[in-house]
Amino acid sequence: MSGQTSRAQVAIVGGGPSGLMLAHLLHLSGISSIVLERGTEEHVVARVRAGVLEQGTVDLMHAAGVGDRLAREGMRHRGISIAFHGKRHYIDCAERTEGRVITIYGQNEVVHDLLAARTAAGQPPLFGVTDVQLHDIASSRPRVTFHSAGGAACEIVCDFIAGCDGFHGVSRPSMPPKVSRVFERTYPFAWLGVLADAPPSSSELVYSLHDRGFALFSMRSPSVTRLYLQVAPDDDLAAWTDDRIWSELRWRLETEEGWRPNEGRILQKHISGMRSFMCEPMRYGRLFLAGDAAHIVPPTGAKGLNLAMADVKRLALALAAFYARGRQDGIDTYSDRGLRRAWNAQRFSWWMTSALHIAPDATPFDRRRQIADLAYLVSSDAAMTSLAENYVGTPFD
Ligand code: FAS
Ligand code: PHB
Repeated sequence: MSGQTSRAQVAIVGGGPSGLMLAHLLHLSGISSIVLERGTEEHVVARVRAGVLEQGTVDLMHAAGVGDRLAREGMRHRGISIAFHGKRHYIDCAERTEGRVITIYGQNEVVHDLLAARTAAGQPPLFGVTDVQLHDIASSRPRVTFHSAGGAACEIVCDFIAGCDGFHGVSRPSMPPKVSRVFERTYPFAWLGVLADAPPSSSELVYSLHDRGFALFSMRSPSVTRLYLQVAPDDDLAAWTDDRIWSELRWRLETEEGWRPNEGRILQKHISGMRSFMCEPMRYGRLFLAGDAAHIVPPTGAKGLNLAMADVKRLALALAAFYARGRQDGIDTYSDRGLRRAWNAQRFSWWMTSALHIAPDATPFDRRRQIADLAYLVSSDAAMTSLAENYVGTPFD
């Protein structure tokens, strides 16, 4: 695209999971869109993030016709284990939620499958764009200007703009400050995440609270284990040698029965901060925010990607009803329904994070209360059912 104006019904800023899924859902409803992505295709596909898909996300992938590889390679899990004091306690989520399960399938795989579908439809994102700016978002003819990867100044004239550009994008800041309000909390710890060339030694996830901090045992395939350690927000990744990582994981995950993660070559390691963030409203005029552009949850509840998918399903249905039948109600209720789901995910993610991490200023009273919290959880059907329904996720509206 060189120095021209193009027309699309929807301009989508951001080619991550939410932008790609939205473009595909709109395509299936015969609605045209253009996806603008500042990164390269390799960058977007290679990014290792989410790994837990709720039933609603899996159902959406299948409904969108991009679920074949997920069905073949996704790992269905009935439940999770919560570990403390050297013991693992299993919570069967499927048993407590009429059979709803989670599926382990990397976010990069979801992005790969969606990108393949967009390319097959002849509408891949425009990668490597710069200077994306939103204009006239309160009018009936909003515009997006940007420079193409080749440097040409371009413009998209559209009916609607979807801000799927994550926390650091340009869409949310395009809302007039007097309109939007943000709610935020940053946590006094971070996650060191590693991918290891080691067959997972447990068939399902283990969330562990240990005196030395939180640890999470997860996986990506029958040969790749995914693990996380609670570290200080300003910890230096270089100080975390592979040997130190494995010894810390043994400390925090090994159980009295002798279970511990299989070890192997560390393929990738990364430290990511933890925050809770909400922007209200999620819509202003013809601009809709979806996914991390509107809300960030700490990954302890495994909700980020799944919230993004719920947003774009709701938005695609609203726009399809608008174009097909002139219906305005889906558009008008998009933000309130999105905020209701996101605040519940915030509540659950905050609770999982607070229950399973050691705060630097935790008092002996806090530590005892934390243990009492988990001891109550694993001994109460009501508490385990509450966790189960939140963890597998409620059906997308
Ligand atoms: P993304 O941030 O994924 O995508 C936004 C895209 O917009 C990016 O490709 C970016 O390059 C592009 N962009 C930004 N600014 C732009 C601009 N100005 N112009 C053009 N393009 C622009 N979630 C879960 O559900 N389960 C988990 O297990 C889980 N684990 C996680 C682990 C980690 C370590 C992290 C960091 C996150 C995790 N998450 C998890 C949350 C994560 O998956 C996000 O919720 C998810 O990536 C959100 O997707 P998007 O909203 O598409 O935003
Ligand atoms: C992951 O597998 O990457 C993962 C699993 C559970 C979480 C967060 C991340 O809560």
